[in-house]
Amino acid sequence: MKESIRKILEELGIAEHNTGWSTGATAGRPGNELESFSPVDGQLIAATGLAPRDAYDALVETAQSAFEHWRTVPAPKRGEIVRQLGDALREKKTSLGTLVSYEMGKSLQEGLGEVQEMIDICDFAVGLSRQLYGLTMHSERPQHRMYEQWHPLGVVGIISAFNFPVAVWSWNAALALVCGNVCVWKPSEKTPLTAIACQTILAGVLAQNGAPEGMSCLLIGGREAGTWLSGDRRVALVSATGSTGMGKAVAQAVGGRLGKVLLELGGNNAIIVSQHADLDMAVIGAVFGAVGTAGQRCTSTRRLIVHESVYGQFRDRLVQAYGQLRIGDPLDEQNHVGPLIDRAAVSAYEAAIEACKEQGGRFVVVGGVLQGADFASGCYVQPCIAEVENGFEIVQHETFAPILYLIKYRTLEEAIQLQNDVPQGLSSAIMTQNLREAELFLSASGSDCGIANVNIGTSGAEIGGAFGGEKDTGGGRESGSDAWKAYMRRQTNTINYSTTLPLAQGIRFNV
Ligand code: UN1
Repeated sequence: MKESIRKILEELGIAEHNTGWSTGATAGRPGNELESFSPVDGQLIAATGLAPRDAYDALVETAQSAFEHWRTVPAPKRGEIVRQLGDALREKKTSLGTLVSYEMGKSLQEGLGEVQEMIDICDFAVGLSRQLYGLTMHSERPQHRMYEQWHPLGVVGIISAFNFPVAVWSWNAALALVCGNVCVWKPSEKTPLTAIACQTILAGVLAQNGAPEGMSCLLIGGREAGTWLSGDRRVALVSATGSTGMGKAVAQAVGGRLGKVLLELGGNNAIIVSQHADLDMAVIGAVFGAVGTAGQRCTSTRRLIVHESVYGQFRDRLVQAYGQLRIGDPLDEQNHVGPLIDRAAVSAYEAAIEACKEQGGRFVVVGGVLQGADFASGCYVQPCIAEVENGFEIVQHETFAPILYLIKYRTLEEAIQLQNDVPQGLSSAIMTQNLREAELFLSASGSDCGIANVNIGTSGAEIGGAFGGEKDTGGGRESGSDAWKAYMRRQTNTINYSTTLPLAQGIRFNV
């Protein structure tokens, strides 16, 4: 392992802590069943244990008893602990951001940006801890008061994906904690070390505050561990981020026991580039959206729907921009694009390119796996662009790689129809300086996605808004706005302070 990375693991306090589960300060038995290789250089970063079923059961029990305490702590006091978590993350931003970049492969700028999202959501959650508002209603009965209050749910299971290995956890954990819940986190088995780093940071904050064991637990495991959470009646909410296939399995299992789910699944995000677009801005938005995080964001731009009058010009500018892209070590800030997460992702990228060609796609920037000493991990690929029809089976599918599809349109109505005509509904954008076009795109007859932007690309949402999407994206909303409500149960309370017992709806009942 590189000396610089060893130093970072020491700074994060995880050079020795490679356990597969933890209830907070107490970590499980070390193991080595799960190895984490960096896609940057193919080096083994760490080997960690996988939590066995009995450890899982013990962990949920500890979480349940922590909940009994935590739900009684006033919400602003809970916010104070999340405030301290935000401060601890500020302190560790560089080391954690660097580890994210090294273990996951995104550029250092994006790794740091991801930790910034964590800090931002902590700040948001602190404010929220004093704003978990319920409504009051006017009762139809005299001398009655009616209002609603929001109570915590209990144990919240968090299943997160490799591509945002730390931020997505924090969106869930920061909100769940201020809402009075306790958490059990199953991170992606592709990024266990960043998860152990987060767990260590939060455990430190909790210990300093004398919080009970089990408020935030880590469960490192494979697919099976996800099914434990989904099938467990003790887990009130399962918040899952990942593929649509995974989300459907979680939804079925949790739905079967009538538990709650919050799903943030695949996207197939498009930017409409109108003839009224500022093309300079559109090029930057499209290229960052398509190649940022090597096309492995759920918000990555997969499709560009371009007006026929600017199509040729815009395609040429994209080809030129792709010619300038520097691909390589994401920790080197000269590079724009890092590796894919692993060789399986590289195979999926190659298979998608083949399928695209077979279905009639024409590549204007040709893809391929990069060879040579700088690319020894075998995970570096050339971002590519193909001219396609929206109806191609491969275009309808989310491939987690930097493959951008170009589609031509004539009328805005047609462009909107193309944009909506995919199974997924996460993020969307239009590049236009024409007010009528922008408003139509944002209207009820416009984009059907959870996120719709004007003159901004599809990725890089701020934490303040509700994040998530419709259709195969799963319908959940995380992060900002009133997404906190998913982590609480609503209780309607009616209080009679009169001396009689009038019934609602005017019903008379005398005994
Ligand atoms: C994800 O890819 O799962 O909007 C999350 C964005 C980031 C979050 C992406 N803020 O691109």
